[in-house]
Amino acid sequence: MIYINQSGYLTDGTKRAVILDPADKFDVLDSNGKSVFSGSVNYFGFDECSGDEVYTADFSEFAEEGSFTLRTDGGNVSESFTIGSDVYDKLFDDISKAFYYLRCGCGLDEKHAGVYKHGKCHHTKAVLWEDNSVEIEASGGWHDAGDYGRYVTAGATALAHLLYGYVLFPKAFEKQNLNIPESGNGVPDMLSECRYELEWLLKMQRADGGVYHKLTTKGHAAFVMPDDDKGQLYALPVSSMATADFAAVCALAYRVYQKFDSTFAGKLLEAAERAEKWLEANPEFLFDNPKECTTGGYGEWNDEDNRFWAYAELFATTGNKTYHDKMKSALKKNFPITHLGYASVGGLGALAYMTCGRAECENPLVEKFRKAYADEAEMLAALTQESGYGAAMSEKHYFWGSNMNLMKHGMIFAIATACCQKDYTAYAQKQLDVLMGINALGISYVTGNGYYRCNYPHLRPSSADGIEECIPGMVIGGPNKNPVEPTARQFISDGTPPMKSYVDREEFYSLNEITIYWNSPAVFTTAFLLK
Ligand code: 9MR
Ligand code: ZN
Repeated sequence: MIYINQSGYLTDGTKRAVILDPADKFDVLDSNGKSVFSGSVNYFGFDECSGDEVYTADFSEFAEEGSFTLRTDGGNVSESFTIGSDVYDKLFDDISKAFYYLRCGCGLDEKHAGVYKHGKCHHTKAVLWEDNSVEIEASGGWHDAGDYGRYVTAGATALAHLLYGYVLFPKAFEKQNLNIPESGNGVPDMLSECRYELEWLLKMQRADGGVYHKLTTKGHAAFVMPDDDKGQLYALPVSSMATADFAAVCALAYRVYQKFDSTFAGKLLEAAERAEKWLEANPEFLFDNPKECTTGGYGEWNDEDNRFWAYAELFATTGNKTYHDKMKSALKKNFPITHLGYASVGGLGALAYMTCGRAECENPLVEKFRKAYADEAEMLAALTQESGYGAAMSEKHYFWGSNMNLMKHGMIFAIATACCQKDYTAYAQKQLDVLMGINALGISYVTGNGYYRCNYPHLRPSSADGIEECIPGMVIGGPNKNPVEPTARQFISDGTPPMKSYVDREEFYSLNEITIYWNSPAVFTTAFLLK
């Protein structure tokens, strides 16, 4: 068996394959079966996370474009793969367009959604959980995941990944045409898509600046199309994490949208500063997810990192000394400063500070953040080398949504390359390789991409639409060594290595769901590789 990146390899990029049977030599064959490159197979040995004995082939030096296969002298032949500068264009567009398919409060029309069209969903008013007599209009945004809930901290995290992807690697986004309703309006499509979520976020804010934690029905809907989910919508109580993440992402979005639409940008900054006032007036950690509401909790244990992120973005946007002081004082709390969400967001604050380029930034602090990212990248690079599959993952990373970890590690390599003067491109590439098929199951974890791909995610519309091929571009949660569904043990026996603890079946949300903040780090990492 030979595992390859099923989306292909960039012409000048790192190119590798994993082989499971003994071999000494390999050839790259062109479409006529002629050998165009040969190399030695490396014996890696036992790979912990998969339990596999692994051999690898590195053909990075081979930089011809076209369609090829890889053959070993051990008798294995790979599926065919493409080498070219545009091999990730479809993947990048699909994982970016996934957000359009998750739009809520509108219908998806045939022109943009094709067979995945549906009627207008979740457009009725919500009532406050605490006082059902108060109605609010908060339609819009993206469905979070396989469920139809909309959660502020999750949305803010996904937005931050996408917006920072644009800030750091704008070229990748500038040429995109996602065929969404806003395409051709002069704004990069990914930013139009993000604006759809931001407009919803703005509706989640109360007049006093506080932000409702989530907007969902009382429990998850049945597996019906979004427009058939007619349950009463509730706005759940304001939380300090939601308010802080809201302030942060609105302040960040101000910097991004100012040049496209200064009125919209102004609204975002006003909202961010109003949220900050609420944070000031409410210094305590505040979160209440009533247990009668059984949709996603998105609980956290503290909000110090969230507040830090908010002040860092507000400072980056305004240069205001008060925000700088508050940011520094929040930083005293000692949370991780390279974590990129959804729950732990200190790394996003550090990113704001490192990349804003303000004269008011203090050098030792910039250096502290750079060093933290550089150290993290070194640690992950070491993990990558210890993995036969090239995954910057150890056993502890294989929990619910492990592909988020994989892609966030891709983000760390990208950020360290952009900010810390060392090139980790090859490491980031390897994380994408793992996602796209160089993994212990040889499967592509992105729907609609790859010859052997996930197709039955825990995703309501994909189940209810009766269409065999899943909506494309959805990044699957992936292997989880502790699936929460007892019946998963019928498919994954006890003792299965973490990288193999996965099954492509709709009922297993802790293995096979999708969510916006699993797609967003994949968009970021791919944008970096395409830069
Ligand atoms: O992604 C979340 C994962 O880290 C948690 O372990 C899990 C249980 O709390 O919840 C996941 O988030 C889900 C959310 O609660 C509801 N929408 C779908 C999300 C992805 O499964
Ligand atoms: Zn909806």
